[in-house]
Amino acid sequence: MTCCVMGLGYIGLPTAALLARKGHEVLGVDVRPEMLDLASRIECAEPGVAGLISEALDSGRLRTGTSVEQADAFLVCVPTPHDAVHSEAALDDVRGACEAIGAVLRPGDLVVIESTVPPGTTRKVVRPLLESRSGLRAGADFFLAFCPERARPGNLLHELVHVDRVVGGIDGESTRRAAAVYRTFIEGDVFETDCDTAEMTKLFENTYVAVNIALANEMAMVAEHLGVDGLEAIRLANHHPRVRILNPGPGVGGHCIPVDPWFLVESAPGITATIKAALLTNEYMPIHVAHTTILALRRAGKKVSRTRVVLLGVTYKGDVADTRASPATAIAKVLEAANVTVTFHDPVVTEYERPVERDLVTAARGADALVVVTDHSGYRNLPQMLNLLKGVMAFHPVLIDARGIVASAPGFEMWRIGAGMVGSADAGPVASEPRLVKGIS
Ligand code: SAJ
Repeated sequence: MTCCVMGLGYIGLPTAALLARKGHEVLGVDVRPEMLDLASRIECAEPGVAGLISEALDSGRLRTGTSVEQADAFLVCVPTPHDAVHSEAALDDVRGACEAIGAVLRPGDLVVIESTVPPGTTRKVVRPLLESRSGLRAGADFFLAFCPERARPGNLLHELVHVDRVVGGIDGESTRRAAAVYRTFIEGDVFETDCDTAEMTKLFENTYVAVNIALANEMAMVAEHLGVDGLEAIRLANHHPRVRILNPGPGVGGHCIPVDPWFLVESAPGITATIKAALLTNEYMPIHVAHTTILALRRAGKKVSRTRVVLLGVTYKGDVADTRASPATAIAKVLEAANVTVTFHDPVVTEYERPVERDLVTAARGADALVVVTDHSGYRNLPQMLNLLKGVMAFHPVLIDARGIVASAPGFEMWRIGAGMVGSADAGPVASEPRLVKGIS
């Protein structure tokens, strides 16, 4: 079967390569020319995805281009960002893909939308666009379905193949045909439903995660306010057989979890107060971390406008080189508004809007504060390095741990998420000499 995958991003590229691995002839289309040179993208792809791309290129069944061509199946994997100004999903890329597909659509072809969209988009936006552009009728002439991705960056290939999927068509035959395509490369279950239900399923999934992260964040702030160790309380609460409280953090980044739930809020504004409040709580967390940093700098007797703060981690989550909606970017804005000098360290990121130091000791040299923003596995050894870092930082150093990685930091003015101010620089040097450990250069 010939397939055309629109959008060669996080999901489109591995999906195109998986289809090629299974013997389909695949054309990957992207409007951004830099996304088309797959050989050059292999080095920064996740380990599993890198091998998949190489294999697909070697097979000769995957090629790329900027223009759509006729195919038996079209998969639309383009971004659907949130347009906060107009309080709606920005569907320009989806519309552009459908316009292009409509021009080459033939009877018997299948179109599947993978991009996360507001409720009703497949039926009310995509269908009429394809029909008007092609002169064909969905269901009667061509087939149309929605199949959302369920894959987490950092484990993309495994999850694309093994995690169950939901496929929903505008009619039964569309559902069946779409499910048949996905079953050629998915080893998990493929659940069949209608397109409206499939769209809602995806939004429910990401809204569930966003709301539960917000709950953990609010619990952390309550514990800080009351002087209780909230992380320990969460840890113990999660021993309850039916409780799973997520991890509080400095904010929710990425292009899905902080975005998709707004599509639900905007589809039913009067009855989604809980979801909206949760999203606003998550958006507040970078401000909360920045404010506590300023408070700790003041407690350490520093003139805030003369301090330098190093943000540890600029990617939106640990061990993933993606900086979209990174909490670090929001934290830096608040600190710089208070005339704090902000610099950045990250052991994973490949590109960022600001200079990023790769060596932690160099980054910390002369700094007044370190803020743990991203939970990179390379930061797990931070506790063992604190004595060394203290020795190169400014007098009366500050440590802000927004990820719950450091239990205590003698010699630092320390704040920890879920606990609040947990230590003062007056506590004297860290007892044991640090073991210089791998993970942080
Ligand atoms: N976060 C917390 N506390 C937690 C969990 C996450 O603060 O307990 C933060 C992370 O640090 C990060 C953000 O939330 O900033 C989101 O991280 P995530 O791992 O929960 O989810 P994402 O953004 O990696 O979501 C991805 C999405 N897929 C792609 O980006 C291709 C999403 O559509 C998927 O539904 C999701 O993985 C998934 O888990 O399937």
